[in-house]
Amino acid sequence: MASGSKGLGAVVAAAAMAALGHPVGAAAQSTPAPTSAQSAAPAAASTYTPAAANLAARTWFQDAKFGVFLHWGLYSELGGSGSPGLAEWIMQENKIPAAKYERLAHFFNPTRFDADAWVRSFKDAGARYIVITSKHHDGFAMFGSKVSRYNVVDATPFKRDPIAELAAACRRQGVKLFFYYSQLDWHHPDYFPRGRTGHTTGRPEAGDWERYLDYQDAQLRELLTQYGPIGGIWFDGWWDQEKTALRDRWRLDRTYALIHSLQPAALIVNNHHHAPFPGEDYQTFERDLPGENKMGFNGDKATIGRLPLEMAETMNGSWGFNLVDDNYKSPETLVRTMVGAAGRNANFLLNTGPMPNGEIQPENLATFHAIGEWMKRHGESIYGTRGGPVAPGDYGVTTQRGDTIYVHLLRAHDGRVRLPLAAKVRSARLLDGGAAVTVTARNGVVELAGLPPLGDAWDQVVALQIRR
Ligand code: H79
Repeated sequence: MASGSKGLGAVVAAAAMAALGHPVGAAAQSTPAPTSAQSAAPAAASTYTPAAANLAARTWFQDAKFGVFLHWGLYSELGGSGSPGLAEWIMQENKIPAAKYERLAHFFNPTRFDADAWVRSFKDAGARYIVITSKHHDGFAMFGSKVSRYNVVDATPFKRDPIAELAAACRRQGVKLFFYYSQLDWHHPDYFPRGRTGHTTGRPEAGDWERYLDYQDAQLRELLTQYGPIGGIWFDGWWDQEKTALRDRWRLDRTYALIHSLQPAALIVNNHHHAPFPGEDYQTFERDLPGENKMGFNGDKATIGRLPLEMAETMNGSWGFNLVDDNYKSPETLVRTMVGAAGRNANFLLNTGPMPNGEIQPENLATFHAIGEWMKRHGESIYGTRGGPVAPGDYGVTTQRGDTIYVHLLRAHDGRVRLPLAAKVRSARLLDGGAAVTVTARNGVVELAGLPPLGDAWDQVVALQIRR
């Protein structure tokens, strides 16, 4: 079993929780019956009223526009084991028993880790927030946790708490830090009954679901109390139980209330692939722009709720460090996707998988640098904007801040672009160089003329000053 001989994991966790006064056994009896499975939203507090600080944080979040996602864990050591694919899924993909996977903790020693250097690189790229895996599906806590020894401080020779170091560096450099937390757990014995995954890790066919949830809440409490004010919690893995009787038994209401009570300004997001559930503060889309569904699990436009939006994207085909996947998206592609996200009123969360030595992959650093150079010249058309008045189309997208509409031309044109836009336009100029653009506005159509060719530009931005 997962914690067979050494008891690194949940046996200790259960004992620790009992010591902490968690109602380990009693909780199971008070489990409510599963509620309606008809609606996507599980039983959760429908009365959630976000605090003023939370609403302010949502505005901050929408203004920030660009974040960096970090997938770092024991899986990073294996680098995808020689196959392209989701390196952070290697435990599941290669059917590695939990008791074997635990040994990776003994080899985790990222001596080159430098939190300040990371944050500097991401900040130079233009990112304003960071989301890091505090625990991925493999169940290993990348932070110092008291409720399980299966964590980076207690189970590795590294002994340091990288989350604490990152939180301090973020605070010093003015970047907000969010924690990814996987609800799905392939290691904890009490993650039972199992859902779609985690059947090949050698755990006993028994476990106490409510105790697992207590453990999860205890870890979340740690994340919200040990690292100062944080940006929020980015949940994943809910979908593992989507087709089981446990679907509605995540106690999201209680977990979300815990988070909001500990830090009212912390934003909750859950990558469950549905329209937001009550208690959530923004909505994220994995590797699709809002409204797209290339991945097959992101639904349709109907799933876009009214909360702030975000798209999470990979640099290659993996979230965790993959040694052999060189299928990197170019800075141009990534910037154009970020622009596409901004035009859809969404943030862009760009992932990199730090290497097991603690360094960021050099290829990804180069990409971040190139994005940063672009952001220095065009950030005005991204930061602080919202999706603009002209819907995304063949021409590109629009963003808006105050009296300025930014037309992002993403396709080659013949020097003339017509947009369905009923606005009084006072002036139009190219963001690059500031040259005036001929503009006429009549009958609900704005026509830009005399535009230079798109050429090699990743995005030709025209700033329209409007009269409101
Ligand atoms: O953390 C990164 C990935 O490891 C994680 N989410 C990002 C942010 C991730 N987990 N799964 N996936 C990405 C791929 C999606 C799989 C899904 Fe399914 C398709 C979930 C539900 C349908 C495959 C089939 C997994 C469960 C059933």
